[in-house]
Amino acid sequence: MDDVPQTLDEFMDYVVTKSAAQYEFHQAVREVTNSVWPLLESDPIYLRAKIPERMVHAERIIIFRVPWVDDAGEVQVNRGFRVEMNSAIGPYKGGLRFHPSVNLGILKFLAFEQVFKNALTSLPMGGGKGGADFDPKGRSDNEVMRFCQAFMSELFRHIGPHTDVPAGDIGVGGREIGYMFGQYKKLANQFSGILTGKGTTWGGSLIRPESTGYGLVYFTEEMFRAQGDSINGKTVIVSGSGNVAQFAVENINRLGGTAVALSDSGGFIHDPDGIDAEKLAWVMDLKNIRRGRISEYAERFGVEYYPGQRPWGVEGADVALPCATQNEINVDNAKQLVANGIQIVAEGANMPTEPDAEKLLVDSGVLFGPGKAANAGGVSVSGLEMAQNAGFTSWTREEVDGKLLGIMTKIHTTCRETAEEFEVPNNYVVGANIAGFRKVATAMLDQGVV
Ligand code: NDP
Ligand code: 2IT
Repeated sequence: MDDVPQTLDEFMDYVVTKSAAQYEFHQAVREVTNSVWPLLESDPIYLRAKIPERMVHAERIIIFRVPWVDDAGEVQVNRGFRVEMNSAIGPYKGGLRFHPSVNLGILKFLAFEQVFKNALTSLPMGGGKGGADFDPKGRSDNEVMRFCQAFMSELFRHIGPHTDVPAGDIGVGGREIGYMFGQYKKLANQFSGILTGKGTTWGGSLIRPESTGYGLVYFTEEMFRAQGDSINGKTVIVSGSGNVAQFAVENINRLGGTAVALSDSGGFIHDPDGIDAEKLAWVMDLKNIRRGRISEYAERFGVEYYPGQRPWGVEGADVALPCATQNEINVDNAKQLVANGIQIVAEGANMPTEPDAEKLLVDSGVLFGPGKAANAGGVSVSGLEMAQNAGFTSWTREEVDGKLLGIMTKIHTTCRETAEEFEVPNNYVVGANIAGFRKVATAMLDQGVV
């Protein structure tokens, strides 16, 4: 037992030594470990079985070369990855990210988060994540297709409906999933549910595109309801303008709130009158078809655009929903949010809030919905897509939306009850981390040392 870390600091020293320079991974592990340490101290079974050490090492990581030829005839070389983190409760499940910033540390943080998120959904899914340092911006459809085919030419031998089922994330939407599915089918000579987020004419689930944004807003509504309030009539800041942000705005509108900001990596727009259905349809065309910049919204609708800035200083808002990327709310942003009277921050993105910003928000009494709970709607409907594929059936929009609402409500209840059990009421971070950890750890203990 001498080598079992006895303190949180000893454990984090071990993690940092074994994964040097993977800063986002350290950040994600530290957050979970901080929350679960009281559980580990109260029951020695976890440390004795080295569950924390086993959880921070992926079961398998695949890293591969992705060579392809661009429209100019030039050879391009990217790096492809798949982190198969934990399969204790089901096949590896999690998205693929195509973004120039992608590296092993970022994908390990995302895969680690995914393990606990997927456990919270109550569906049988393990955790994984993958992607490439490919930048789709400015690339033609043909270039994206050739890249996706090259990427799948290696990945296809590692995935399968009972092994590992990838989906979308930043830079991977319906177009990319289609090209990758086509290449898988050609190479494997098999039509099966090896990806989720598929088109609805070839095995995709209705509501999967909407599910992360819709689920985030359902979760936010549950947070309000627990306080005897509602999102109806509230003003909401949303960051990002991709898949999650777009359908968050759609659901805010459905539930009677007003979204007043959107952003991309260039800056943010502030529309005090609200991004109504008509303006949102314009944004969807801009981002999903024309692939333009959010600054064009300001020109089109005559509102302010703030280049190079994030939207957290917008005054008069009740809710902030970060839906772009990791570490997009720093401690100064958090101070601004508190000073401006924000009531709820719920994470649509994965780990968008820096640790000291998260602490400041929680300590200031802002209700904080962590990503692994608040954005679990996407992977939940991915799980429902797998269920439909396995049953050779498809459900209606209403059925899937109803199941999504049910899952988000249940995750919310689980977080609150677990937080109360550990005597930190209203602390959704501790609630989500302990509930997710306990489920995965129990499965690992049941299955022995593997
Ligand atoms: P998209 O690619 O559709 O959109 C990403 C958005 O975030 C774009 O507006 C993009 O702006 C912006 N963005 C990306 N990187 C940066 C950056 N480094 N700095 C500033 N802005 C940035 O991705 P999604 O909407 O699918 O994903 C958004 C977040 O939600 C991610 O954290 C993802 O992991 C998380 N998530 C996604 C789920 C899904 O089902 N898709 C499920 C759960 C979580 P630009 O176009 O200028 O790059
Ligand atoms: O971060 C996430 O949960 C996702 N990108 C969705 C994963 C999935 O398998 O649907």
